[in-house]
Amino acid sequence: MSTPDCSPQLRLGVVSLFPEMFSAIAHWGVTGRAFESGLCQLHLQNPREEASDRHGSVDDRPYGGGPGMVMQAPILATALAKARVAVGGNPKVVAMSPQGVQLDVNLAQSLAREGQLIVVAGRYEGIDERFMARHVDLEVSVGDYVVSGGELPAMILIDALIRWLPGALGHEASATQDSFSEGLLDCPHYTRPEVYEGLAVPPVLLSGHHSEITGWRRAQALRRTLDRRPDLLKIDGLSDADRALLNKWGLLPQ
Ligand code: 9D3
Repeated sequence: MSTPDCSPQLRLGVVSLFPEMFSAIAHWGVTGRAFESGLCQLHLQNPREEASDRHGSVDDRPYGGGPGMVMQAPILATALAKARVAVGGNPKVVAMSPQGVQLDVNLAQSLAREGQLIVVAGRYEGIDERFMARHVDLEVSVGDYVVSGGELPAMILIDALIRWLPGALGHEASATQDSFSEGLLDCPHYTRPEVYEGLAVPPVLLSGHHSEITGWRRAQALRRTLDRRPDLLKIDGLSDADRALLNKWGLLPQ
């Protein structure tokens, strides 16, 4: 790919026992383009390099007993120090954790403005709490379900924030993201054929009336948000204009 024509918007460090997993975002699509163009720089730091015993251990048994193993603070701290050197500046340190604040569009957007950022992805039962206390600014979760480690959550965070780096998206996609960040679900989409298994494309989309199409799409987005995500939008919170749009398209049941 081409060389950067400006300094990176984001210098990103990742501390992970499985750095190879991050190839999932490093080479494809919007995120791959951001890394390959130099808009975002990625430094991968494997704490396995800091293991000192002959087995290469990075974890140990939990004090107090119980199942699983805990990642050791001194090993993570040395890996983090190396990632800090690579990233430079004064990066915010985020640890992926089921106990963290839940990722949302506002958090992704604010982390995209950091300039330098280090993301720590854990494995095993968890990370020694003293590493969190001394080195971690923020713990972030991706939702109330269990996955096997911090790497996939870290990639979700990184993907979501790269989309907010100026220049990461084309103009069209930026506009799409704007409507999303308004807090509405997306409208339905259609492409050829015009009829599929007896289901026709809504006629307004074939009409060529651009303002009608825009209004229909917003009405659909409002209706779907009210139906599927009432937590995002309350019927009483609708503006008169939005209520009129829903009414016009027969989407305001009485
Ligand atoms: C099933 C084990 N759990 C305790 C009974 C604790 C546990 C430890 C390690 C649960 C998950 C993990 C690994 N997950 C993450 O590191 C993680 C995560 C997640 O599992 N869900 C949502 N967000 C995140 S961010 C990091």
